[in-house]
Amino acid sequence: MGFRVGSLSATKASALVALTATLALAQPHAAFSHEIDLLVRDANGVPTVNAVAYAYPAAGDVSKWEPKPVIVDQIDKEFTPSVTVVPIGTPVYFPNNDDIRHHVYSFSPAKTFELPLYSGKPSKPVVFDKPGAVALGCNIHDWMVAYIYVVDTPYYAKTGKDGVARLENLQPEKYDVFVWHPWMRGKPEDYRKSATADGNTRVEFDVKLRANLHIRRAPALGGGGY
Ligand SMILES: [Cu+2]
Repeated sequence: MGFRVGSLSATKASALVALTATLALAQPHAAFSHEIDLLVRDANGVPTVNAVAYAYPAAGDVSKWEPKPVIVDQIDKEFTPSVTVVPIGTPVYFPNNDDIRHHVYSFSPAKTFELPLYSGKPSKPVVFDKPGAVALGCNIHDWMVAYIYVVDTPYYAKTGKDGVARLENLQPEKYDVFVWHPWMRGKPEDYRKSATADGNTRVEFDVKLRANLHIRRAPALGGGGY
């Protein structure tokens, strides 16, 4: 979201600012927000989509956050989105939008859970209460894989197709920035960088990725294209 707003043209952005001011809906933090922009690339220099970036103030504690519910959909037998980053305490709903049932599970230490065969929207969300990577699967459809990366900071973002992400609502101070990706070699600590959110900060990360061992979808009945 933040990245999208940041990539608006100047004209659109100023129109948006005018509109926001007119409606007196200005967000209290917006005027004081500082950012760190990131570019994440792989060893071949290709922009890396779905990389998670997160930051901690180099001096002092992170500020508190209010976890907001998040949705990881199941549409056409795929998880959407395939990578989600949330702060600790976030409730995540796993609605099933297909007309068949799914069975969502995780064996990851950061959150082990199971939503046995179901359709529709489960009434209760799963609350992610420990930091770390959580790999999601479906018992029925082996190719269904997604990740939730849980962070203990309110400063996080995810790269788009251009490999760009923006950490927002920062103070004008120094941060330690980390990145994570499902296929990344090594730990986020291996890719740590320092950056000061002074208004024009851009940090570049070159990450080493493993080959993606993607499980092929089962052939669709009735001669579908998969
Ligand atoms: Cu499934």
